[in-house]
Amino acid sequence: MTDGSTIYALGTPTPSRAHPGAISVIRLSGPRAADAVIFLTERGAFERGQSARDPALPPPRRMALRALLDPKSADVIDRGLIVWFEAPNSETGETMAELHLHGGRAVVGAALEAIGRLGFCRLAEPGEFTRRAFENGKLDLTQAEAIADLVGAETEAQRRLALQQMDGALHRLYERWRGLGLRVLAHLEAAIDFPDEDLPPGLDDEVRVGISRLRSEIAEHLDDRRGERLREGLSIAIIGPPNAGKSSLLNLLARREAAIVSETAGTTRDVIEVHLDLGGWPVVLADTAGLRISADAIEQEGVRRARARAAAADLRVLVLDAATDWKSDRQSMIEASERWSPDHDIVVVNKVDLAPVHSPDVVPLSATTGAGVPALLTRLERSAAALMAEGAGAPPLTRARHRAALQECQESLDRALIAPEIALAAEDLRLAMRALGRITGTVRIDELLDVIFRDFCIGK
Ligand SMILES: Nc1nc2c(ncn2[C@@H]2O[C@H](COP(=O)(O)OP(=O)(O)OP(=O)(O)O)[C@@H](O)[C@H]2O)c(=O)[nH]1
Ligand SMILES: [Mg+2]
Repeated sequence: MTDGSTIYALGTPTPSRAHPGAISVIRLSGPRAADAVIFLTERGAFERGQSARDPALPPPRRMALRALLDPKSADVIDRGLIVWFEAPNSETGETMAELHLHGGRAVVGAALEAIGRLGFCRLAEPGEFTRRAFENGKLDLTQAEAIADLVGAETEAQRRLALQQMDGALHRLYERWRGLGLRVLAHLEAAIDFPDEDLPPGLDDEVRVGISRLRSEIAEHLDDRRGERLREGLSIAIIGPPNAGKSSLLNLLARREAAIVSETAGTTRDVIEVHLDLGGWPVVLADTAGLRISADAIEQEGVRRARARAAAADLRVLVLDAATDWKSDRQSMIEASERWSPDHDIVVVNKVDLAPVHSPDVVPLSATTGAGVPALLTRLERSAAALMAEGAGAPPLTRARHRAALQECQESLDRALIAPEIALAAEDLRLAMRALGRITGTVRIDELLDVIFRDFCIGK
């Protein structure tokens, strides 16, 4: 719960000598945010101590150019734009104000100090603005998380996903399920309160169908990996025989020397990851050890890791050496691969500068000359788009927190379906709905809220 105080914080990055900003924005939220604006902009107001709304205050939501004054000395700190919002029509639902100042270290420092000197404002805790918005019903937990995701988004696809969630796509989905569950629960409770002696005990068909439908919708949502792929990056593994040029290809795509390249077969041992933006899709590209039987214990471990990564990846790129018998390598490696998908996975034949390759179902490439790279990128983007489109339409699951709660919900629904008595089924259904409510925050768990707003929200 909010403590009724007026809080303030710099909403833009702290300006430094190396990175001053053209502007910096300080935000205030709380019952005295408008008073703060008057005292900081109208000469003598602080001494007079007026706190009723002053004619000097511009109309709400209209920017006004003002000198920002030190409340005690009335020295001018800066000249900038101020705007205020009347509760409840603001981001936090409280009275809010914004000071748009020049983005210098001294300006921001002096302005923050001046606000502190008013004596009735305190610095906001990390995530406190978003938390107040939540407490005042301006957004639910999934939307609060989406704000953090939007600020952290590095690619177009991540930005779109965060925006969709901020607009309430997940909130509506989870609340719809809770609504369905609560309706079934009401039905069960009626049967408990007014038992019909003529009917056999246990769940009636309507209840059973309702629970099963909810269960299958949630199961489908849990199977959808798009959201996690978008947040964490699509995982692509580069695999293949030793010395084929896997590390060379990784470096070429990453545009830096991330992995060691040498003519010694068995150079790469550990999995080496680089993060890329592939046509708007976030990608984690992993270089792995060359796959071969080795007597070297360290190399054996490298090969084990390579196979594990290849199996766990969303997409595999098999790199072969054009100057070798690559067709037989291709066959044996695909056969040995735990999860090879002919639809998405890609075969690259590298070193075409040494031996030409003409085969329609592979991507000929030279990591040395760069030939074939545009064709590979097109193939990768196409595979990424296809993977991301799976299950498109419904908003995807985005966080481990949501997944855990949905799994808990599923388990309770499963128990409800086999409960020997309707009273027990009702109790399980209640637990299932509580798990759903925790995702959006409809069911409040204060310790959980503390963690979310401290760790996930911006303003840390
Ligand atoms: N001619 C030619 N040589 C290449 C090409 N790509 C890589 N090489 C050379 O092939 C050798 C092996 O390259 P790496 O990138 O280390 O191969 P790798 O597949 O990572 O090898 P391991 O880590 O040992 O499994 C190096 O000497 C590279 O310079 C290419 O397109 N053409
Ligand atoms: Mg290597």
